[in-house]
Amino acid sequence: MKNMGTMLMREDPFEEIVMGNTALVRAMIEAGTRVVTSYPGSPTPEIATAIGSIPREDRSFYFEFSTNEKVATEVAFGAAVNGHLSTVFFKSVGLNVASDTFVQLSLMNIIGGMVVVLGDDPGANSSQNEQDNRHFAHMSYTPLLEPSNPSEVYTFYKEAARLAREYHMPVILRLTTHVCHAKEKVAFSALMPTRPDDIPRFDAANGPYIPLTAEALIKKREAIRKLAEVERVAADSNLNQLIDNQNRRRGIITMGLPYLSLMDVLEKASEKPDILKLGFVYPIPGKIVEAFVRSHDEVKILEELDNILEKDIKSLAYDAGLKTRIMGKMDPEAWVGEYTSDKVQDVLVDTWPDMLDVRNPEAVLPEVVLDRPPQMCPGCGHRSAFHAIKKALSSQDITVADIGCHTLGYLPPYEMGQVMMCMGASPGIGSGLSLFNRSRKVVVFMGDSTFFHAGLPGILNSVFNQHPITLILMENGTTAMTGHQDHAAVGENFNGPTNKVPVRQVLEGLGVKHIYEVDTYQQSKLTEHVKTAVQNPEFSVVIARHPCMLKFTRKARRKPGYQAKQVHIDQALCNQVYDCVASFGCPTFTRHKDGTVTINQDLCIGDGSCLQTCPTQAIEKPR
Ligand SMILES: Cc1ncc(C[n+]2csc(CCOP(=O)(O)OP(=O)(O)O)c2C)c(N)n1
Repeated sequence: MKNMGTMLMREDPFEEIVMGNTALVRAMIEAGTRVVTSYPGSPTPEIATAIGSIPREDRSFYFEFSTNEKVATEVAFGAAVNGHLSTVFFKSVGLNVASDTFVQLSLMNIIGGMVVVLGDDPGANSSQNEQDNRHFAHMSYTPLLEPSNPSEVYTFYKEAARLAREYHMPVILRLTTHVCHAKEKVAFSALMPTRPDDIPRFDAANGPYIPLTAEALIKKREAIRKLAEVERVAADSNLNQLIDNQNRRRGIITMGLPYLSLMDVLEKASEKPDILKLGFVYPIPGKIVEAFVRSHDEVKILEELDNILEKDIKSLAYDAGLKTRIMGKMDPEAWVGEYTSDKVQDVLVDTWPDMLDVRNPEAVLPEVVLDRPPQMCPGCGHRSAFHAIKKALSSQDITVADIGCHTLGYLPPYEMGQVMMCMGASPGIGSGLSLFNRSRKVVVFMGDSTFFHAGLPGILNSVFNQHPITLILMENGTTAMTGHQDHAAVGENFNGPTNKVPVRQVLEGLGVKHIYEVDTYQQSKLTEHVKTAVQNPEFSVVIARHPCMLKFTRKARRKPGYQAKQVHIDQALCNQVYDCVASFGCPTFTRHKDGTVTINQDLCIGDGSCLQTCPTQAIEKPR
């Protein structure tokens, strides 16, 4: 890590193999970015890892994980109207949370410039949907640039920052999962010394910054005018690339990851179409696109997810009276999933069946990878919690999941969580489920980071409107699923120690009267608390607490003298009831063909949370 930090701050030009997320941080430094904010979410957390590898005193910008994406956007905006180039980054669905603020950005005179880095997730690798955030660019009059590899992440960010500064506007840099995580050798420039100052440049006269009624319309016109200027910049930009294969019959307009996959697939093609690869995705460089379409008989638009370029290009061609045949999404599958090479091959075969010889086995790239269903780690407090909570609930009760590691409770053997939507939604959904429902108790789950992120309004609503649901707050002291980022109850932030804001105090402040607290390893006590809570006719909360054991054991392993411990099974006592495997479900237990159960030494962390699950006490304490 330290080496990464040293590399990122090098002053001479250098080349290094890095991830897209790491290349981005170097670009931020070179561009003179002063304030960076985020809320964690895949595929972007490694951006923060790279930032964290630079010792704080050497970092040329301020960074924070804010409590959610909306707040992160507001902090970055505030810094930018104070004259500092700023950047906010988060995952695809983070933009839904940030959107109330985000859509206003282009209406503001952002004197310092602001880059919004989006980590979209085609394929829903680690998201609850695969939304295409290019729509937001259209809706908010915000330019959008999209790189396709780490080198482009580096150059495109610098261009986005330049535009943002020059036009005092927000610029979106849209990354996708593969672009964030791909590694390649990137050639970095020298680091020019900058002279950052601490002068607050906010001046209301640069505004107005209060977009009310008539002012909002004036500002909208201004945003549209700036967009037209950016389109002129786009027309001359070398972020768009023309690959001239001297083929006037067939052309492809593409962008981002699909471009890389296309280059792979075309290696095997009998005919190479001309290619226009767009770096400016919104606004599209109209002049270039029109000329390309005009000069080909057929043009294929190759884009992942939605048909956004297709619509823009077809309307442009219609207005220009072009006769070219333009082909976009041709079947429903073309809207779904990542445009990896095999997918792009399928799409091209549908378009021009004669161009690719799919009978050639080398041209087909499928690789069989066995499914690895997600599961909770050995020792996870959530497992103990679900095991205990299940005993307290009836099969008629309705359970609502939220987002985080605890979502995995919906899987067998626990099957806790029958509905889930997005972060912080569980109390609201649960409240709705409790209406016209006197017979089936509603129990909702939520993690502690989510509690601070978007949970509070739903909880407050349950108190305010007296919804008789039970919330089980799964407090593990971290934002576990995205890599252990701190939250407000931890007592640490990205930059060091800070005041703890205990969950219980916040709940009390929100007016929750019935709060029960228990460590999840105390399974019988937790079962009793949940039984009591669900009988309560008012809104109640059970704080089911246990530190994230992955975080805990990682820390412990770093300590000198650490010795791994494991539980053991006394085969003489084991009656082969299989509660450890079937209802507790820790992956450490292995059931063999002969019926015996043993411990997987590589997995067991010796936490002993399983001891109480064995009716014959065959599981022995860790040693
Ligand atoms: C709006 C939004 N932002 C970020 C994420 C990414 N994300 C998925 S799970 C999660 C962590 C939730 O942490 P916590 O609630 O503490 O649950 P834990 O994983 O610790 O059980 C985050 C941030 C998301 N899904 N949606």
